[in-house]
Amino acid sequence: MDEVGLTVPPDAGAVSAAELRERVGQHLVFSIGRGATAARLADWRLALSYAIRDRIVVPWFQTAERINAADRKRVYYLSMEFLIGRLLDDAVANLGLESAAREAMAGLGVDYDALVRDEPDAALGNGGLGRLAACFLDSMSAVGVAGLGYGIRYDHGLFRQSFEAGWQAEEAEDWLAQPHPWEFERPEASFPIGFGGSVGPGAGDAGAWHPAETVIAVAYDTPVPGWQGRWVNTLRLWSAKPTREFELQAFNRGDFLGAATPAVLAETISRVLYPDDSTPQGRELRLKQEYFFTAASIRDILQRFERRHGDLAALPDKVAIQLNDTHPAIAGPELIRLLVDERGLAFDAAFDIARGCLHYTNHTLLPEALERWPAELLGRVLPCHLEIVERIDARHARESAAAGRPSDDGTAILGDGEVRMGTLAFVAARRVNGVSALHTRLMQETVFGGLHALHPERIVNQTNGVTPRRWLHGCNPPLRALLQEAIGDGWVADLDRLEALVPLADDAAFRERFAAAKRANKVRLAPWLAEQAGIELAPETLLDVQIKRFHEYKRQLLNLLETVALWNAMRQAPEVDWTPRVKVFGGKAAPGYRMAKLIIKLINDVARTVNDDPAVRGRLQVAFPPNYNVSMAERLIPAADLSEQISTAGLEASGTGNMKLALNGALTVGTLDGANVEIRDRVGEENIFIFGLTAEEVARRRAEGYAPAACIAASPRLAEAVEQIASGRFSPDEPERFRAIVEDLRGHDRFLVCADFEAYWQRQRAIDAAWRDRAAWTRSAVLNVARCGWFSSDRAIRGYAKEIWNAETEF
Ligand code: 26V
Repeated sequence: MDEVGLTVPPDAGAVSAAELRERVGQHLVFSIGRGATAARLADWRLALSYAIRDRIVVPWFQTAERINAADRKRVYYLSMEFLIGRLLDDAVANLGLESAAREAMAGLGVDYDALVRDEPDAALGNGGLGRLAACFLDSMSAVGVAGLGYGIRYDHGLFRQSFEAGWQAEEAEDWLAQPHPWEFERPEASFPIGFGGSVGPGAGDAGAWHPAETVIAVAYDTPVPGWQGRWVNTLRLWSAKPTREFELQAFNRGDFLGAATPAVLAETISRVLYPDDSTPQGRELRLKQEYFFTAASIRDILQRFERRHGDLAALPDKVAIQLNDTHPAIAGPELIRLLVDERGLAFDAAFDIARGCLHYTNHTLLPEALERWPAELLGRVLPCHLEIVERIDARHARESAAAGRPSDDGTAILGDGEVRMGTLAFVAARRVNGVSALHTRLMQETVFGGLHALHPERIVNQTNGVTPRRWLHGCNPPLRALLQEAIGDGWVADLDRLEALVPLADDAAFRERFAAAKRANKVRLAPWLAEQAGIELAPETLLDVQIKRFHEYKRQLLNLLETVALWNAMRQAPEVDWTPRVKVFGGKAAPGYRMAKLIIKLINDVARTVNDDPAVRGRLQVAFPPNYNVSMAERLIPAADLSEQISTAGLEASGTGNMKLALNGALTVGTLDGANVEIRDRVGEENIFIFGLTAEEVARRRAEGYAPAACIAASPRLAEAVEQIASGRFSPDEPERFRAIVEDLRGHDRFLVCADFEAYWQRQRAIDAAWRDRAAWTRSAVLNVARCGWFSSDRAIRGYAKEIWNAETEF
């Protein structure tokens, strides 16, 4: 810094509005190349982003120096997905520059909030798993873990959703169409990554693999500032580049297309995020993506280690690697390969080192969601790795036999011609964790039962969490201001301090102000909801939200059936003083998931029918704003009164939206699934609306031979709703449209929608009644906020650091 003669900006935070304004002006001219009169909103946004980024760079260097000086153990978080969202407002808040930034931009005649909304939402993830990775990055910086996130710099993130006549349509997302101001390209940090080819005799010996194809992984670094800018970690995303830009000989022959072919093929690897979390099998490009980013990350990790340390046996003391689901599970074989083939270690020594570093988080138990690769495909794309997998499997079989386990206990890595990635990740990991108490217990009892018996210390729980910076401080200014007055701002870095609100739940004046903050959020939401979904949201209306990916197990269909039944009830008894509700749905379906897309169409058809019906005007409305993403979540969550967390018990590993909504004062209607169980334990039975079968009851019902038709026959309300859908009440132009849904409900109902319907209906009517006692409702909402501090991702990261990574936290 000083030695290169730069005047470095002073410490983060210590900048006046005038100075910031000056810097923005300079960036506009010298970095963007535009004058103030010609500048568009995006130009101003980029200029401010560069000026803010300048404040992060020095603390970033300082963090690196501290980590190096103390020779701290490093934590590497490998994730195919980082669902980041916008960064400007988050960075500004972390640096404590909100008022400076507002004032600086106001002085330049630019609306700060408009700038913030102009930023594209970086959607390099599908849903909960990717968003968790983003929250964990934030928390690793907040608590001062020497952490580094590794992923893929997709050219195109998750598709944009629109509705065409109520059907989901997908368009390519293009977040890099404008310059991305937060990253630094690092052309020097690049590694060749091989695919295919052959393995020489004696696989596992020096230089055995001869890849047929090579691409270059190039790093792009984004600084991740923690709260108050005290600590800045890095997110390193890899982009695929060709080894040669084009084939000169082909070009000289006049074959211009052929000349560009290698470049096109290579760049395909980081072209697009797979939107399909419904069928993980059989796609070669996906496997290549997984290996591409994992191999680049592992080399980078080894290189950083070897610059400072000689003895590879010390790797587990200095390096912890967390595998976010099985997508980077090839890290085990890759690390072993590098240690054996390129460093000359014996297989068993290499295996022990790898297992000392690796940890695996499981995020789902659904059998169809567990990754399995055909051995044939793995052998074709990564021939050397397949041989290493076989050796790992053989070693596992020996350990298993030595422990007296039967050889056919279903714990083999290879079987039925497939490589079971969950098993591979488990066997090659020191610790394996689930993401909620219930999910972890079910891992031990079901899917990983055999492996758990062999390694009873390996599976641990780390319940998920969410960052309070984005999901309370950032998204909920009215509540943030109230908290500031009531209990100060210590909660931002120590969310347990929200407990100081508990006594205020009984303070009528405080409750009034709390309710006013919620109302302010709804007032702020109303024009947007009107524009996006044609809905009028009166602030006294109960705002009921279900926002998450569309999956049958999440049971948006249960919510919709209840909506239809409620519509019927309102029409049949107009004299009743119904509690007014707006139901909001938000979420995307995987493009190839036909049932989920049909459910989206049904919601839109029901919405049109209900919203157009004068008989329920002002009482029931259904809104489905398209393209749910992080930014939309930031709008909806602070305004929500009711949080729908209604998955079939045993199937939602944790959920994190449930935490965000409770933390923002929405009451939950939910099953005893995932982290709902722990939310109930904390907020208290009387402050949450639990209904439905438990995970054990679900298992029993299925074992007994569940027949949905009996449940439908026993519930006239449900029968009527199903019959209306079947007879085309919502699709008069095509009465058969929803036949697949109806047949499934009547015949299979794999996710027990019908079994839980009556309990859900009854709970919803209890909610209608509870809403009418606003003092009691608000008291419960305050208690939800007060008691959800534990769901901070800071707590989760401290748990990982202590119980899994054996890594220090600075703060
Ligand atoms: C994939 C599939 C494929 C088959 C159909 C059902 C299904 C359901 C989920 C998935 C995705 C698995 C990975 C994932 O995103 N899991 C989510 O991870 C979150 C963070 O831990 C957690 O809160 C969610 O409960 C969990 O679904």
